[in-house]
Amino acid sequence: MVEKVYFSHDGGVDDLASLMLLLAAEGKKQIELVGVGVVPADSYLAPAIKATQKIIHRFGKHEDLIISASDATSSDPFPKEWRLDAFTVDALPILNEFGIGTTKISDRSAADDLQMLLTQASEPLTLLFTGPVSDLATVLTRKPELKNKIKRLVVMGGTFGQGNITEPEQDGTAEWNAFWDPKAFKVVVNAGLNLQMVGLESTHEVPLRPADRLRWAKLRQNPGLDFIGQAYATVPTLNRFETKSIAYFLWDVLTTAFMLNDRLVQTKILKIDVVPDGISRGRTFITPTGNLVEFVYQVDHDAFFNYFETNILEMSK
Ligand code: AGV
Ligand code: CA
Repeated sequence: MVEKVYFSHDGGVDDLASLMLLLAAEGKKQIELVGVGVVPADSYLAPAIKATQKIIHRFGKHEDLIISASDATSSDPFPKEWRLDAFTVDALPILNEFGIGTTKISDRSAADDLQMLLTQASEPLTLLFTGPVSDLATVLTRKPELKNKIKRLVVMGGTFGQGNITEPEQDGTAEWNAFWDPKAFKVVVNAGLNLQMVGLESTHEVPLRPADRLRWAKLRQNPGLDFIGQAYATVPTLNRFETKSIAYFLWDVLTTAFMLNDRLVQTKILKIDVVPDGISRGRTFITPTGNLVEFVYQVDHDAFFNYFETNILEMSK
């Protein structure tokens, strides 16, 4: 059966690359996208929305998809340099060649639309979140019973090792998506969902490397991979693991690929909780009193890149 998927992203380069992979899966009739929410976290809102519309128009099939803007906010914004990337991606010629298309932007908030989609769903939906989970926390706080309409939540967020925050008022133990709205992350983890989590651990195995760019460059005759190569040209590669806090990993693409094909990774069951406030806010930790989660701890690097590239190549042959 075709899995119905709601996708919430926050406009980063790998969030938009994840959208490409989802559209490829939709083209193969593996999934059906039922809605896309855009959170102004790791990007400014307007370019993230416009890039989403253009990608759907250029590479997708159905333009009747609902796209909604999130009204979530944080007192811990992402660094401005990262948030600016969406402007560059939105301006790429390959996304503008055919215009913006006819996809509508909802006049309701992403949380309101997610609530509506869950309420109206005749079968439980799969949720994929590659940015902060604020909107899902809002829905579950308003209507806890809607958890029964969620088949599974696949989320990029958290870590049990070293975090990726280098801000003066956090101790460095958190991952950014969890840190941006730690209370929301806790609500979602505590909700008792069928939760599948990609933390930083496995994403460390899939950094963006110069060799990846070179491979994509050689495949640029294909429009999908040309777009991927152009988009990832705007962010830094990993050159030394010591400076990994500024480097780009394929965090969200890995999460999306795992949702579509769990044979690419190794998982284990953990019991976890989240620190909601204070200096360690956003930190995820293992505790016997925690909530069950299927945690991705390892990925087959070559199989992952091959899966990603093959699917993109096939969608726009
Ligand atoms: O913490 C990982 C999350 C992912 O959802 N994002 C990037 C991915 O979209 C935040 C982030 C961490 N380090 C970054 C990030 C960096 N160096 N540049 C941009 N975003
Ligand atoms: Ca993201």
